[in-house]
Amino acid sequence: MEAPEDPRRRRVGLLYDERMCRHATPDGESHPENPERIRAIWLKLESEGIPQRCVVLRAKEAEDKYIALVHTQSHIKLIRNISSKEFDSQRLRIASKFNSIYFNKGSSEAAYLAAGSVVEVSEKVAKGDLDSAIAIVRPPGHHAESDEAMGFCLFNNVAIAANFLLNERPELGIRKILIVDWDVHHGNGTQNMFYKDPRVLFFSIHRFDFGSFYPAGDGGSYCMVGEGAGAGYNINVPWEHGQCGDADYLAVWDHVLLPVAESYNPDIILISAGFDAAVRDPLGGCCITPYGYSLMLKKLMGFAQGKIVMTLEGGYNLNSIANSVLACAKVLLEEKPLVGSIEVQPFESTWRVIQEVRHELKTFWPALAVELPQNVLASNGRPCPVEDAHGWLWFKFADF
Ligand code: Q9C
Ligand code: ZN
Repeated sequence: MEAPEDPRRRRVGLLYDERMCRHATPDGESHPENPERIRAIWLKLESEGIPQRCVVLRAKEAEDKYIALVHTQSHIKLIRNISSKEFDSQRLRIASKFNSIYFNKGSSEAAYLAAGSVVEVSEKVAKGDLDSAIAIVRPPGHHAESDEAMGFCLFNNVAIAANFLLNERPELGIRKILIVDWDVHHGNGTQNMFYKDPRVLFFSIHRFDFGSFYPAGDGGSYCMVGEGAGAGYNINVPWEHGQCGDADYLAVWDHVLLPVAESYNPDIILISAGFDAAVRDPLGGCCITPYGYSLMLKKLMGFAQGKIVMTLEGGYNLNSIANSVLACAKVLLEEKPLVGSIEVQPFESTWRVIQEVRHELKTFWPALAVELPQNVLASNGRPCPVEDAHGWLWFKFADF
């Protein structure tokens, strides 16, 4: 006879589907956003026995009517048709009209599966069939705009799922959604889709480098707080430079994200979980460790009754993303306590950014209005890295 299921055991959904590996560069050119990314994550989880402890799900294609909640008909038509035979001779030219996009014969199916997967697991978590879930999908989504593919993203997977819960499944009682975008790049597409919508609190923490880091411009600035009824429901935490790590992210968690999440009281949390702020990522230049990600996630589990859906966005070092997702899966499974430690203090610039963000948002979120205690401020910060004209990193000591 089978042992009875432990009622405290967490039901964690884990979605992976090999068909999402068929989206690849057309002539086998190397590219950071390649099929090995999700394969490496899956292999790592398998080698650690994670799938056996989860509810494993295969991907399903999203329906056009759900994609249409956030994308235009012309964009949907393009992504639907781009892999068909008639487009064989035009694919390269069409891709070149977009910013950082490639297409091949597998792109349409992968894009529909990625979006459909996030919809599927989000619905199951919202219903309570699952406690939480991880969707290991590609192509990623958070740069995709309503009418445009961009930054390796075709459909905005997380935005589609959020809109699906709010508009297509009102009976599930999901009225407020917190989207936490910890990909190292600003989630421009998601921000724009919910900019006037108070039902979605969009929080993005990203390298900004004063507007020079991808996707570049002013969109990722802390001044972008939302508009109309959505004013106060868009929060950007823009790093001034690279090298940010566990201490910096956790300081933002403690002094911005968690107080806001507490007041907002979301019904579910969707994480745009890029792992390109991980240590050794070739694009991000930041240094979050697997332990750092696990703490960031753990601290979010205190909200929305632990209803959390993690969706892969970026992340380009195969070992880093595999180890980071593994650490997060262990947190969701709640099987044993986390072990690790954070060795350094946040940068001086981190405290500056935290204060700027708190100042900008304090009229909307009273919890941010109180002055930070003097002992956590500049005295506590470590010098910031500055790059000279030759790309050398120096450390800037303030006011000597
Ligand atoms: N100078 C994601 O992480 N870089 N996308 C282009 C052009 C594009 C990243 C650099 C980075 C896109 C999902
Ligand atoms: Zn990214």
